[in-house]
Amino acid sequence: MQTDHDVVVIGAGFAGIYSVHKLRDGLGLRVQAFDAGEGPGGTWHWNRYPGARCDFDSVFYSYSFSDELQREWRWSERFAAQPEILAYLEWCADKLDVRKEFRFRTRVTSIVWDDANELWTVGTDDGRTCTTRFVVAGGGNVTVPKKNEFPGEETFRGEIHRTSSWPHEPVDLTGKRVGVIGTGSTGLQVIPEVARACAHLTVFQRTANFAAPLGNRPLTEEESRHQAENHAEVRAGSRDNFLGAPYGIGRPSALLDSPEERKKLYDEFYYPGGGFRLVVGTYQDLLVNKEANDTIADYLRDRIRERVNDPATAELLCPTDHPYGTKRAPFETDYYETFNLDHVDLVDVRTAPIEAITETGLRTAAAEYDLDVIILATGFDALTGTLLRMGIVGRDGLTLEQAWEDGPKTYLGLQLDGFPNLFTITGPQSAVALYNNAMAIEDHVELAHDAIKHVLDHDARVIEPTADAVQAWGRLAEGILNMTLIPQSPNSWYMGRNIPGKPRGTYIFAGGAPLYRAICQEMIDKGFAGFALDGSAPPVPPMVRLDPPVAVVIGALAMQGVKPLEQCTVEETRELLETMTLLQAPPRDTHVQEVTYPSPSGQRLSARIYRPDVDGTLPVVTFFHPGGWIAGSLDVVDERCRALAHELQAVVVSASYRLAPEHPFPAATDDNLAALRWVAETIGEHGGDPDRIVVMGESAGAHLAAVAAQRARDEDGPQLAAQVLIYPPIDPDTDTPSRAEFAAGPFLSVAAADAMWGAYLGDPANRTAPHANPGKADLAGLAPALVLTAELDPTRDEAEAYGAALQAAGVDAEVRRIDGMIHGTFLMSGLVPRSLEFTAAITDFLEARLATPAEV
Ligand code: NA7
Repeated sequence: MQTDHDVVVIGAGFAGIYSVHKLRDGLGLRVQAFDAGEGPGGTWHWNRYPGARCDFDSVFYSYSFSDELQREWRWSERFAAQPEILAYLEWCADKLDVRKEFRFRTRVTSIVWDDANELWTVGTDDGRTCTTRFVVAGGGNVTVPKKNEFPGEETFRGEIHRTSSWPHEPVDLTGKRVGVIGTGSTGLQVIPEVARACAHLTVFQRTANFAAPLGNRPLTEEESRHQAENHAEVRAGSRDNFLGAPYGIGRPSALLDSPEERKKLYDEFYYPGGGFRLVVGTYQDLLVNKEANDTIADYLRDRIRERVNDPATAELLCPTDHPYGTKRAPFETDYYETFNLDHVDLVDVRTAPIEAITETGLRTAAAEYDLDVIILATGFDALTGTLLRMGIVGRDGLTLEQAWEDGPKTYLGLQLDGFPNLFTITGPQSAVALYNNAMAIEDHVELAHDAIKHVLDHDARVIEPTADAVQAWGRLAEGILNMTLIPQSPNSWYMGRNIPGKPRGTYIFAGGAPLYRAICQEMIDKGFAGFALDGSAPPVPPMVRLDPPVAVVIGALAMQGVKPLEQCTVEETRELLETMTLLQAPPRDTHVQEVTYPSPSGQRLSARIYRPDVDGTLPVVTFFHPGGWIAGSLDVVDERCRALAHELQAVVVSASYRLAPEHPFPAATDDNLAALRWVAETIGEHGGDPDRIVVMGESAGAHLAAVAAQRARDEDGPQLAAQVLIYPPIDPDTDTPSRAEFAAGPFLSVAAADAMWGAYLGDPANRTAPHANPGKADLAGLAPALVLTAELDPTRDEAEAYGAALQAAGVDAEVRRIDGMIHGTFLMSGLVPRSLEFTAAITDFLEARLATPAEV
């Protein structure tokens, strides 16, 4: 059915301006846009309070999509103030010629889906309606102010101003007694400016906030020109950074440095200022480890005590109820020094809350304050408030309020099920708040553009996420948020906790820009996976199904610039595998002996024997490390072997073997068999029981363990008690659904796996040799087998098929799949708590099979 417009865009800030440009000029769509303000600017149109400025560097807090815009605009300050940002957005709107698509001074009041005609009807506060196929809601995340909670506003004889709708004309505070309520990012910006202008200032503080110097200063002409002319270089790496600005990456942990080293590093970031550099440039674990966070919290409290003269005021300004960064970190200019001024008082309204606005000022539970002007900087109904007041009604009359009554539910923060063709730019649960807004908006506008293009290219009518996708996204976003310290803040708007009665929930995706972008890219590569096009949908993409800590590992690899495995040379693969030890738990104290065993090559190869501190003759595990037959070492599995020795109460022998391509097939398997025989012959000397030997391996090591079990059966022993194969690749030429679904990973891709097979097998004739392809062998009579697989792993199905074939051949075999895991997670014991499910499954399986007759 014909609609008035193809797209309705809401908002004329960063999101709306770019959306109109991208959809009108990129896709040739008929766009109608609305904004309640008198002109472009969005947040920067409304928040005109003194002191308002960005706290990402201006050059990073601006559009990056257009070479021309970046070349032509010159910023005058390191962190631009509101008038300059507003002027920039107005200039962008003119350059892109988008003003003519906007109806300003017009608020959208209803957006109602018509299922029969598959269109939206949009109503506005001027009483008009229009129809459209698509809606792009770009109304911003911090636009609906928190309602005034103080009775008596109408009785006040002075002026009340909200920072979020500050008058366009200058507010004259000369000679006035002013009260400011609120000490969030806004309060901290407005307070020093107000103090400069008024006769007396009272700051009503409920919660002290951690703030650090912004370090703003004018840019020289030379600096500003340099930024414009070299913008690509200046901004390079922004999107690889957690926060979306090229701020560098911090040291691994605050706890690994001495107090002196820490102080030195914090000083380096604190004194010159620089916005969020302090958060991401110092230590990587500040937001996830309370002890690490305490180090910066203590540091910041010390700076407050240093900067504020009166000790009692300083103590009141020191936050104690939340870890640093769990509420949006503010940055300040002269904030603390403001409290050294004689005409500025700080009032604690936590112990004595504000009760009412009176005719003459404010009354708290403890006192009355006479004021001429009250400034409310009390925050916003953030992230969902803007959308919830638009009167959105989706399929079957479901309102957005109903859909979100327990908190927001979205897919990628971009769409939600039941609301087709509606896109929420930097909506709740997107990489918002912890991602430079200008960049986050660009990413999201481009996603919405790509989704609309996907619909048009397929001659489809509607796109909307599946309920499965929404559920999986919510689970991932919540899991990642819970890995951070953010839930420890009692009143952060990151979790909807600043508004009484607002549902608590996951309002932001806290995994950082690189992870979010990688997930979105995978979603696009898989044909908008998780989105249904006219009802049919590719499955939820693998990365959205990851166990949250695994997703965080993938995000960390992306941030460190780690190359995908398939692009690594052999040397790079070897180096990468050695770094896996950084993902492991601290090694347990275990008795370890370095030994060698005779390889058929004539050399002696290294091995390690791990023995827990228990008496008696113990069962034995011979372990073969992973590494795609081309990489890996005893070091890589050292922590795991220590843990296995303890958990299984076994002697663990970790045996190295010759690696391809220098030593292709069958060198590794010949070494493995030799290692097994050597273990059987000598392990008694180390307290191991030669009649209870298990062969175990991970990945390529698991493949080798499977082959070793076959060769031990066929080539005169030793007799094995069991084999444990942790996600073994089995067949170099298989064609399984898991290879298709996880062809690009996460982490292990089919291309990488194939390259490793190629390096190992050398001569193509080996591809079907049973010692290279254990699925081709006769499986009867093999030792009991446990095959462990990871859900999101290309090798999953061939490994599970091998387990099934073992069962069919009468072998005592079990197959266990661990959900949400990828190839390699067995090694990630330090970062992925659920990797313990692998060891738990192994313990379960081996308990009965390794018991001595007496124990049974
Ligand atoms: P914030 O960060 O939510 O700060 C609001 C402040 O107002 C905060 O200090 C609140 O104290 C205070 N507040 C709110 N209600 C009350 C009542 N009833 N009594 C006393 N004090 C109160 O909002 P901002 O505008 O500063 O920043 C929002 C974002 O906009 C910012 O992070 C940027 O991303 C842009 P509380 O902490 O709740 O005790």
